Amino acid sequence: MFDESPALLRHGYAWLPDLTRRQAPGPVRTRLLGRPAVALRGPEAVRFFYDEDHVRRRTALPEPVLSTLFGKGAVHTLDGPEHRTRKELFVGLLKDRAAVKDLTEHVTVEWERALGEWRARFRVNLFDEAGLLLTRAVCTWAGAPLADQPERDVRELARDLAAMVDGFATPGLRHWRARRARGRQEERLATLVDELRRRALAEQDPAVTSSHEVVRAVAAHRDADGAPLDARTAAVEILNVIRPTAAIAWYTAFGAHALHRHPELREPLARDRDGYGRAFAHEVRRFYPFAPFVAGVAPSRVEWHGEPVPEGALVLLDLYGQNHDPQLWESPYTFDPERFTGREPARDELVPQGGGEAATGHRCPGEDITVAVLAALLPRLARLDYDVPAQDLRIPLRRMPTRPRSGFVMAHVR
Ligand code: MYR
Repeated sequence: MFDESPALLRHGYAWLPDLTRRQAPGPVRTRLLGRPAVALRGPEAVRFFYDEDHVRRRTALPEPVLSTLFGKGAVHTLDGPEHRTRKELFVGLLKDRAAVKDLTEHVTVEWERALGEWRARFRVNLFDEAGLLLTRAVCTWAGAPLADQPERDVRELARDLAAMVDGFATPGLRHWRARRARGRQEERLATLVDELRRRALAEQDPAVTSSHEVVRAVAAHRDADGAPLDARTAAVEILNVIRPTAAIAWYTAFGAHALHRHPELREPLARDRDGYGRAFAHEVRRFYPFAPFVAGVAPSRVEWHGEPVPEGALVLLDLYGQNHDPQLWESPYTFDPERFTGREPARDELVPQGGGEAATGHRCPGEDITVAVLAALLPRLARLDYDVPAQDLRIPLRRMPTRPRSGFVMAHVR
């Protein structure tokens, strides 16, 4: 069997669905990154995938993904007690209801502020603007010292965060930009962590052990072995809090795209009665391509429905495929927020940000924040009046991660 890594780079989101269509029903067998690979989808597969007896993370992520998107030594690469203890740090920061509400409020304040500027400008690019306002909001929410950054640094940070996401799955210029962006921000944040720890030692600063401010909490965190994170790993984890928040820019641009394609949805979204904004947010996350799949490695020979998965094989959970699986979704390629009105999706049904438990497993701990932020921003977008000038709104499935090519340009915002 040929290694399919080049095909994945060439075909992007279409790679796994194409392979699935070509093979007999059941797990998809292939080779990826020099290993045998098995791809699964569906709620039962989610439960299999998030069981550490079946799938581990330590050696699963390739260097190009770590050096751009997640960072070396990141929580994404840990298993067992090491993972659980590190994950508590994120859950403490991101899953608390008050924290979700607080961050969402910061985002809406930044949206209103940005709106004042957009009205004075002829055209704005929503993808870029959302990235900037989300970065500002997450820095303010994260507290000092991130909030004290000069404007120039916030703009550079916003660009770097977007670059880290944009370049993880491509061998070209975007990838090298992503590596440089990560190197620059890890260095800057590691210096911040070092300074904070020196000051805390000199001043016996109790804040470093008690505050929920992100930099302080990460600086004070102790891993399962009782040791604090080295400064570089602390920088990696600070980025793992703020980068995914800024990445909501992708879904914001997709939300604008959905509204443009379905003008009949503008009015119900603007009214936002009975949780319609939240239903719309779920449908944006289901319908549009963002994370293609997640991957782990089988620690021993395991079986999925009687089918052997060899030790060392890559196990892929096909997130994009599951979110468009006709066995789970009626007319999966129709954008329809009604499928989520009056109900929340089941835990392992809708999986744009992974499945299983966020608190103990590898599901994204920022998912509640993503949904809350989108449910706040997209109705605001629907209430705006703007023109959509001629632009390239295609969303190429070959590009990973993808987005409307133009980023979604709005003119005469009023
Ligand atoms: C973030 O900034 O963390 C949000 C963006 C997440 C995209 C998730 C992509 C998962 C890629 C896994 C690749 C596995 C390759 C074997």
